[in-house]
Amino acid sequence: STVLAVGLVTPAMAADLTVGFSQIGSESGWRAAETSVTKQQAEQRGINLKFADAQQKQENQIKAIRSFIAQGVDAIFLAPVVATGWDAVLKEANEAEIPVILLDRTVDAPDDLYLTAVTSDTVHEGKVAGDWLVQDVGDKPCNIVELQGTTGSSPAINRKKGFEQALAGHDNLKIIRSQTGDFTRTKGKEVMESFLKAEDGGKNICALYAHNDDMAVGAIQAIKEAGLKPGTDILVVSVDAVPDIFKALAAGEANATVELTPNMAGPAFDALEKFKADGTVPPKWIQTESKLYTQADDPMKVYEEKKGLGY
Ligand code: GYE
Repeated sequence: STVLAVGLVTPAMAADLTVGFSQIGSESGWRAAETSVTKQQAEQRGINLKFADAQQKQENQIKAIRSFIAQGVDAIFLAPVVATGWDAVLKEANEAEIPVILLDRTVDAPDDLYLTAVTSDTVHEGKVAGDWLVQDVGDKPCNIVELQGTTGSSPAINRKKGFEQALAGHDNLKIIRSQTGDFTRTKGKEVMESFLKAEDGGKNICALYAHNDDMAVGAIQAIKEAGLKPGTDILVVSVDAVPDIFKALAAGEANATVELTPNMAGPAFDALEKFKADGTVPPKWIQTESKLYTQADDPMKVYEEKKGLGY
């Protein structure tokens, strides 16, 4: 690594690092990949990782962080399930001089309460998805249904915002229904079923925007069961770029996805190792890329490439 190349840390020093990771749960394929990449990264670097799965509950995350503080870990990685309610526990970590690095979601707290955040620009992701749809639909009228992510989570708030920004000024596109599917396949399917029922068996729906691929995959199943063709009768655009959505793109059942890397831990460990070695303070935001994929991007090839990257 570049850190080793400049001789600031030795493997022995890295081995001394213990990091507590408060993970949200395993609601999506992307989340499971992020967990496995984090474990791989820690192992490769000789970092001792303490992993806590919060089963989607903020109270479990707060407990895990308090327990990490009590154990005197060297740093805490936090993927915050919702954006609010973190100030108190982050202050406790701060007072214990344990740096906190946010992974994949942001918090509504003063930014001196954490060292850095490794995330994508989730507003931009929504904008990219919306821009694709606006362009694909052209001048036709288009009723959109939206499956939101976990209520109160930064990606759900921001992906909605960015998508609406893309739609602004294009009055032929309208969001007619919007509800949370909690980032899961099961809820994505359930909520899509209710949208289809409410909208003339789906005949009144032109497109689905899902805040993640897992909900889109569940919804695709619901659309098929309703006797309609996902990708044709109802356009499908979502976020994450998990392997299964590439299968759906290849089959013509999904139309576009915005890629989110599951490797949040790599940049987070890089920043932490530098900080521990010589006090280098990272930027407050380490931004990962957001790339659009459509049916034209050789989806089965990407599917093959994705496997092994934590998936
Ligand atoms: O897109 C979704 C997951 O927090 C950005 O959480 C992340 C999101 C990701 O469950 O699949």
